[in-house]
Amino acid sequence: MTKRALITGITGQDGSYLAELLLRKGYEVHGLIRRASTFNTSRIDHLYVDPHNPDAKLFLHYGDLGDGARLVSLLGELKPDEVYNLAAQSHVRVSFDEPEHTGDVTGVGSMRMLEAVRMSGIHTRFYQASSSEMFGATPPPQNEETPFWPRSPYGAAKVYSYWVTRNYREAYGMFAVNGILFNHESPRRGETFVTRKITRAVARIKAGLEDHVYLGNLDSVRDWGYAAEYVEGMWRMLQADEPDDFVLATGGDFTVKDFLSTAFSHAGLNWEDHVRFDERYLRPSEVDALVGDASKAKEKLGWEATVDTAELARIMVDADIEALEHEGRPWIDTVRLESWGS
Ligand code: NDP
Ligand code: GDR
Repeated sequence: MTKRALITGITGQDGSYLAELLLRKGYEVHGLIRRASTFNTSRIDHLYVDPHNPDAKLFLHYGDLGDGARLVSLLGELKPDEVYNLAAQSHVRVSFDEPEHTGDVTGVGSMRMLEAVRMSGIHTRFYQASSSEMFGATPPPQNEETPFWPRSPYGAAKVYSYWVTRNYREAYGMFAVNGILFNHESPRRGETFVTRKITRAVARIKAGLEDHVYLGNLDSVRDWGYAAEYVEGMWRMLQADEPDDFVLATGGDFTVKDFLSTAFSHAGLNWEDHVRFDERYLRPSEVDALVGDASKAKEKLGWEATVDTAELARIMVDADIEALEHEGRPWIDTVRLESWGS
């Protein structure tokens, strides 16, 4: 029997890699997309086949995590075997500008999804995209037992989502799990997150199109992994015998400065010549250091990151340079998944 999955956030970085992974595994994949005045499907266009084609395996449906009635009707109609709730207002800095919206989508939106599953009476496995931002000010290393101390409206909204997911597991016996993922990046990363902002700038500076990039705090420590391998971990969580929560991380501890140094030097440039400070990119409260301990995922899921932050930085710089040279998108051909045998 062909398995059917629903992905919210399918147009985002992780959603696009997860859709690829599930299609490769033979799933029928359904994605929730938002109506926009411009096309917002560039990360998944290469996967799309006209639904009139009998070989079509990817189907898109309009909806929004703010619209609970729509979620109930969609879940009831599709009856998916697995639901991956990846949709969110996912930018930490922006969550200080739009705290109420972030709470509504990133927090209450998850509860709307869970409630839609419950109300439609279907048996589905549910993945919640939880975040290392929930640990916030609690010092590293962080694992599944580490207390939460969120430092932003985004982090607080993710804590709410984490707990409602656990509550639906305990209250209704639902197979509902939290993947607590540390930062993961790729050539498909949104251009306003710091890694992609840096690697795009490296490519443009190298090409002589720009001379500098404005950044905020360069001292924060992050555990940056490669998104293409993190989606495999999400899938493994839903294949487990029992529902449980897992950290996915590399265990690395780069500062933003370290990432700058690796990315610029890979292109033969010195970052200190090209980076300027702009206080607009500071956050009212910062998360100083996130470094994950993913030993539980390694032991119980057999999942382990294989791409470290330095290699990731080089992958992203190469992809951005190539994209500029070919005036095309880097989405499709930069994914290296040999390590997962798929
Ligand atoms: P992106 O920002 O790339 O993608 C977010 C997705 O959510 C997009 O498809 C976006 O649609 C969709 N979305 C936003 N608001 C709504 C809404 N109101 N209704 C429906 N869909 C909506 O995020 P990532 O792919 O990087 O992350 C995926 C998930 O994992 C997010 O929940 C994020 O918070 C979480 N996470 C990410 C980590 C990371 O390092 N990447 C680490 C830990 C957790 P559109 O394209 O239309 O904007
Ligand atoms: P983060 O990622 O907040 O960790 O959230 P981001 O790349 O935005 O910031 C990482 C660190 O870099 C510092 N920084 C800057 N950040 C941005 N965006 N722009 C800048 O110009 C800049 N200069 C310095 C930040 O202050 C921060 O310390 C990401 C998101 O994907 C979340 O959805 C996810 O949950 C977490 O990772 C884990």
